[in-house]
Amino acid sequence: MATPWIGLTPGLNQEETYLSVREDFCQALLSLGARPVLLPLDAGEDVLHDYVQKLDGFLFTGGGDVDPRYFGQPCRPWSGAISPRRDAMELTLCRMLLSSEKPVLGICRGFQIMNIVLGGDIYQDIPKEFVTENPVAHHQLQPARYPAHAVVLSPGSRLHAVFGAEAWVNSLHHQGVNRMGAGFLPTAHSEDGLCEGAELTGARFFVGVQWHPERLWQSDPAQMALFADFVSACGGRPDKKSACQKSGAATFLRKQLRPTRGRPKL
Ligand SMILES: [Mn+2]
Repeated sequence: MATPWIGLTPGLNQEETYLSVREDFCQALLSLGARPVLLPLDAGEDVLHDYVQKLDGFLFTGGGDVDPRYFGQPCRPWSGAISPRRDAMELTLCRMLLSSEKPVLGICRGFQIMNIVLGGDIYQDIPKEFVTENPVAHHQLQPARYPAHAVVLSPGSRLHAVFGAEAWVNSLHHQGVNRMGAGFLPTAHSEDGLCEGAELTGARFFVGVQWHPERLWQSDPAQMALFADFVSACGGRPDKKSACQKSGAATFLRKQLRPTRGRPKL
């Protein structure tokens, strides 16, 4: 099938009245020939099972913090806002997907959901709990369309096949993956040693990244290549080159998005 239908998990506002998803996801998937579908919350297991049967792939989007009780910890004062209904739906769906062959891509919170379902845990706040001599700022102050730090990809991994040895990524997270879940192989790291991406051993496509490729793909073809790899795994035949051209990316931004380590040339 050349037109995969891909379910997106939604955010929920604090008043619990609106579901939302960033348009960047829909635009990326549409331009790669896929059809994005917004998933509901409050769907019982039988309904979620129907979606798992019907759709060709699932994208777990970014958002707030997951309730730490799901990884066996009390909620620390430095944890952020929690959405109980979203937690319940995403953890149920993700667990269900583990026993299916359907491809799963997790972004930021979505990556953390994957790790929790596999039995891993999360730093509830990086500056508080991930203490290192060599810290990297993971909560960037420049707009999200600019990369903030480098990640190194492990040779032989799926992420390495997409990005090569190194990628520049944005960073909009105060939490991070700590102990890895069973079989979840860490394949991307920032310079401080934090895990920024992982893939499930033996799965068709079960990949999570800590950064936000949906905010970068318009100017960085490597980030579009990640969505293209996912859409291919879902049965699509994306033409990532023309998709990126269609987005009308500015050369100026492209240069910005390809910095080199160390002091940049001006
Ligand atoms: Mn980061």
